[in-house]
Amino acid sequence: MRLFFAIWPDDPGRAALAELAGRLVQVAGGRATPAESIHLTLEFLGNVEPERVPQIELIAGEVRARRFRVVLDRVGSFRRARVAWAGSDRPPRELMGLQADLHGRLRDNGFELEERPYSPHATVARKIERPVPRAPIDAIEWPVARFALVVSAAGRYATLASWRLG
Ligand code: 2AM
Repeated sequence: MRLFFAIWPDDPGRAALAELAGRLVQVAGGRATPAESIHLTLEFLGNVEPERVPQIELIAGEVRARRFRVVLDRVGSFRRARVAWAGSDRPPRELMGLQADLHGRLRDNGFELEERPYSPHATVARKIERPVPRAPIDAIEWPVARFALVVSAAGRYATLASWRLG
């Protein structure tokens, strides 16, 4: 099963991101991410044997991180992946700490992970036809009290489990 760890927006954050997605596809073409799918990836696990899910859940349960606010205040796009995103130049240290802790624990347990530096972003459009110039936006923010293990199947996401932040 295809798994990743993510942070879900709250309802106002989701609505603001969906609205932004609609505006960006006007500029860049492509397809807006459906509102219910918009998230911030923490760690992409890729294809994992279902038998390993309990181990992944144990590892996630050991992560210790503080609550924080996500603030997404810029847009841009990844040219090769042809996605448009909302992101942040200065992500909160708690978010970076959460990702680093989770990443380290998963890696120590033999999971193969993305080793490029973590660049927090919410993908709001895919298959874009033109790049989105990097630009500041009115900040979209929400308080984060949980992170989630998510399964991706048939183009839809479902939360398998989630953990509270301190
Ligand atoms: P994206 O939004 O930038 O495409 C589910 O597919 C989530 O995992 C998405 O947030 C996606 O990021 C991310 N993802 C997919 N493939 C990935 C990869 N090879 N490395 C890192 N993240 C990936």
